[in-house]
Amino acid sequence: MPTSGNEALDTANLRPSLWIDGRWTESSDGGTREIVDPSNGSVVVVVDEATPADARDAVTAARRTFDDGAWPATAVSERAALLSTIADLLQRDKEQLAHLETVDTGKTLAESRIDIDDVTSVFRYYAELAAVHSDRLVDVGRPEILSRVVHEPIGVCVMIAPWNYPLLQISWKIAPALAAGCTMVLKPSEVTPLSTIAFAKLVEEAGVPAGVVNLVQGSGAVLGEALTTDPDVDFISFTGGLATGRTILAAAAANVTKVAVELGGKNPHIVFADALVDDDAFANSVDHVLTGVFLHSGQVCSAGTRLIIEESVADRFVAALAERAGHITMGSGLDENSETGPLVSEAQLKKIEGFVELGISEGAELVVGGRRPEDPRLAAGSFFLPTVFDRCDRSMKIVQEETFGPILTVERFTTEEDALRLGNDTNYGLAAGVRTSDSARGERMVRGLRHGTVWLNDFGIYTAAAEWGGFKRSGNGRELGPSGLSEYQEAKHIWHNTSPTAAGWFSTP
Ligand code: TXE
Repeated sequence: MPTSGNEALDTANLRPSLWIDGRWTESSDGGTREIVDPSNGSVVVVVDEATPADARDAVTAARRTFDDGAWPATAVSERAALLSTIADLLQRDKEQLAHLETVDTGKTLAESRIDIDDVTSVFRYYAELAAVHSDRLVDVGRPEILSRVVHEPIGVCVMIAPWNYPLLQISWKIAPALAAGCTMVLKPSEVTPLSTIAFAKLVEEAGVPAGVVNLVQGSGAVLGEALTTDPDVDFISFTGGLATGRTILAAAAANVTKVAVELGGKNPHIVFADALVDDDAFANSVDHVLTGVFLHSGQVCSAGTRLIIEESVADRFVAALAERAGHITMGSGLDENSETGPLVSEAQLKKIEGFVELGISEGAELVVGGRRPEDPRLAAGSFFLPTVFDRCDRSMKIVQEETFGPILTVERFTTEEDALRLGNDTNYGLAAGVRTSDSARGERMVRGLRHGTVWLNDFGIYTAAAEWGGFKRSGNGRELGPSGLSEYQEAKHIWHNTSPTAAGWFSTP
């Protein structure tokens, strides 16, 4: 088998790669898929590719395990202990998992290590939250009635994840689902399944009972129907593109299956001139705008892809930004000198090239980037230079559509009202940033922006303890925080009459 040439990478343990009802199996039709390192186009490993029948088996196993009742009835302390054990195992295998994530996605090792730490935090957070009972007593004004609302696991969950943060995104689903007592079927992106397979081995090692977590991988187009139209599924949690989100919502409607979707964003980063009080503040703001959009080559749902900047400082700011963008070191994520890696795939690269052509045809001014790098060492990988388009306006598709690549558009404003209007002028509503030294203005802006996360004088940061999700077409539902657990629970009202008498509505003969 061809390897990436990297000693730290152990791919031997990744087959068989389907985990159904506690058994590691190959695909029922023998199907496989080559997983490619996007930094050089080499095949890292071949994994098993599930069929729709395998996906159905996985759902059936999850249903049976849930209905059997033992897992949902596990003591909360026991489930919390399992989550903590998984967190410990993630840290034990951090280096291996980070390497898998890097060869699969292209992101730098530094980023992948942070991802694994973040995944660990998610499991630790839900281990603690699992033990906090959110049941509540309801006073109905009658002393003989004991009325309470309890939270029970929603049941069988299907989790469909994207390729930009493979393990992190799916951990936002798995950890609260385990905490709640659900059973589940995981489907990572077919482009990046490696870390999720390795993770499932840790779930097994931690002692999570067979059938609670099931794993299939393969193309969404092939497995999607089996996973989203099965009446045995109670909840679908999806992170990915808008078009796929729509398909899943429509598919789930037949059984009225609950669906939560996170569908990306077109996120404004608004910079007021008053934020740039001195040279340090100027440099820091440039640095945050740069990092906000070009981290992981812009393949981040909350990337700050729209710079909205006050006209009086725009020329100087854009020039400084372009200068820094032109000096970002690109290379394989495994090279510790690389500051950013390639795009996830050749297909994504082609999409980005299309967006650059579109921007130029729409009249945006290309300031830097806009093409593949010339360095011959990067020729076999799907690299694309950090790109800045100035003189953009809200009528342009390049401003309105999620590119999911290293493209920043610049719009200019003169008043606070304009800045707010521009910030909200998008069909998406996932995240936004504001930079200002005027705290009253900052508060007006963060309250006025219709986005699920708003950063004031910071960007891109999050915590497992606070909700994450979108307004408008960025999706529905919330992950992380207490709401991230509620998504995996049903609220049940229990009315207990401790002193029953006749209803007394109809007259007795
Ligand atoms: O995502 P898809 P793609 C955006 C980003 C990107 C675009 C398309 O703009 O350019 O989406 O990327 C599974 N039923 N985001 O095509 O298709 C698929 O197998 C069930 C934003 O790669 O949405 C994968 O596991 N599942 C984003 C997952 O959906 C289906 C992250 C995501 O793939 C399916 C990634 C179907 N019919 C892309 N079709 C974010 N929100 O962060 C596909 N899938």
